[in-house]
Amino acid sequence: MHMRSITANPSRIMVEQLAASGVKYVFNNSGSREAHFFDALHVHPDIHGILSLHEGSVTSMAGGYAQVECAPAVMVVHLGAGLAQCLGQFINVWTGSLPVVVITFAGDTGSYVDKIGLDLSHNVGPAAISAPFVKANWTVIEPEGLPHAIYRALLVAKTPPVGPVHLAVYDRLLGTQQVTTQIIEDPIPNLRAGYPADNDLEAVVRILHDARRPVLYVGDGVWKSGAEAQVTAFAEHFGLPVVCWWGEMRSVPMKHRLHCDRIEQAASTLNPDAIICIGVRHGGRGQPQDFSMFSSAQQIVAIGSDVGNLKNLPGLTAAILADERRTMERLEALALSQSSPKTFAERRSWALKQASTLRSQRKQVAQSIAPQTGRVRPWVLAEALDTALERIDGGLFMVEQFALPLDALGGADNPGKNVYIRAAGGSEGYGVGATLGVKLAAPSRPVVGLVGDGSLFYADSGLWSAVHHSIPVLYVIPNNQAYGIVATSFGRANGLMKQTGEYAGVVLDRIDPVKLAEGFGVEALHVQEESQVESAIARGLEIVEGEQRPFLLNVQLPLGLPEGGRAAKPFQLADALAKPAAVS
Ligand SMILES: Cc1ncc(C[n+]2csc(CCOP(=O)(O)OP(=O)(O)O)c2C)c(N)n1
Ligand SMILES: [Mg+2]
Repeated sequence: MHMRSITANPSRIMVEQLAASGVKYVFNNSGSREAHFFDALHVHPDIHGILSLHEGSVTSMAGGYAQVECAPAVMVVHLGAGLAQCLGQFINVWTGSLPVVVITFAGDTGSYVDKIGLDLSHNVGPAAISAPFVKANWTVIEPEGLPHAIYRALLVAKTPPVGPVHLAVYDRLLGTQQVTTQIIEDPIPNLRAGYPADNDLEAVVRILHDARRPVLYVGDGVWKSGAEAQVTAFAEHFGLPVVCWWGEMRSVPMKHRLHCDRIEQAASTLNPDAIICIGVRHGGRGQPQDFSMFSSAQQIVAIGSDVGNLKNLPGLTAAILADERRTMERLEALALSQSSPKTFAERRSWALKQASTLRSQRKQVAQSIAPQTGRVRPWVLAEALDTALERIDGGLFMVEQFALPLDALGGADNPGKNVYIRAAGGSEGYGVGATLGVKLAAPSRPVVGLVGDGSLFYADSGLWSAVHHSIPVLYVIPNNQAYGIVATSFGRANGLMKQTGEYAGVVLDRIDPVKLAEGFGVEALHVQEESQVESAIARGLEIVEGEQRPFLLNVQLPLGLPEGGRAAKPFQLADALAKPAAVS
């Protein structure tokens, strides 16, 4: 162990330890009680505070940062109140099992008065409310222990099963008392699960030889272990259609010609007799159908770094508890020595045909929308953006929207270099901040935030952070003036809204994202015609990449209501006031 002695106040000790552990940014929202902490952060040359104007955005920035290469992200929010504010976005970090460490400070509600402003009730411990959203949480009392506590928090967060950690530090450690302790200078080790056993791998290869319609089900364990290239090569070698869970768009690039998109939609067409799951954390809706996609398979194999990759898969033939990338490296070596890709030529053409048919069906649905003046059809925008970013050698997309049919892209021989990263979970308000986190983690690559209008309005103050910290990203708002995905469900419910065609609570009219952006200091442009799309994207990229500043495109899509739908008139107080008898 390499240690360095330090005598300083506890705030400085924390900042020194974070910096010594390689942490570059502390995503934060500030508060008075943390004055000494922010003082220490401000003067340290190797670590920077990134300010968000709401704790939800602090969290989404940290989450986006962690989603790029699974590097730990650290955030500080203000007391119990800040912690409570960030939990709405923490559900995304939790769902995505991301290595985010949240640090809060807590007042002592036990010893003297039990009511301290902005702290949690004395009925619960300082780490109680984060418990459902984190992998581990604990409280720190001794200032000398701070280096160990921080080192451990980072280690626990990034070690499989990767996941968030909450560190609550008693606020008496925010004072000026000088403390002598040791900073841990060693880097946090990159621990991974081990190698698989040879006979387990041979069993997998045998299954793949014998099966007629095997399918590869990929999950986030693939990108987290850095196995994307190996898994893709494996699918190509054995001729396997690739399926995923909602949100997983990158472990095998979504545009790859073997990609069949979501398992629950593809399973009935593929009718798999064997399913090889790798790095999958299967989920569902809490219904018997959660497992129905596995019903045709006689052989189900799960490969993954921890029990989370095994436990939601019914009737496993084999389970391999091992690092995904290490497993793939071994499987690749075994496969190459035992079979040539020619062995699977017939199956490969079956797989390609299935993937291509499913993609054509999605494309057909996407392109069935009639053109409208003053509106850009979603698929036109999706294709233009994808092409523009491929043209500059690929970019990273942070996606929080449902209007653009990204699943209809691709299918060509070359899947391209764009990487699509879906919001870590479904808790709205992630995209604006996460886009900034992505850019901070991948500063040399172009980054696009594809953020729905609804999503934008949850977290629009994040636009200010882009300007304040000069983070050059291109925001593209596919603006259907609606909570489109919710409106679709309202229509499918076949209730009164569907019958009358009047949709309430889902139309977001008369909001101008360009004005909002400009209000926060981000230059922005309206795009209303399909003929303008290409040049607008080029202009946006020129500003973002050429001038290194953020830019926003508000792209006007057709209204996001089910066909023939219109906005219902909402309750308006002024109307009621005009009829005095109606209000008392
Ligand atoms: C915290 C939270 N509140 C509410 C919802 C329900 N919800 C799902 S999507 C959505 C709105 C999405 O709107 P937008 O970003 O414009 O997407 P699109 O129109 O492309 O569907 C809402 C409110 C949610 N997922 N999370
Ligand atoms: Mg919308």
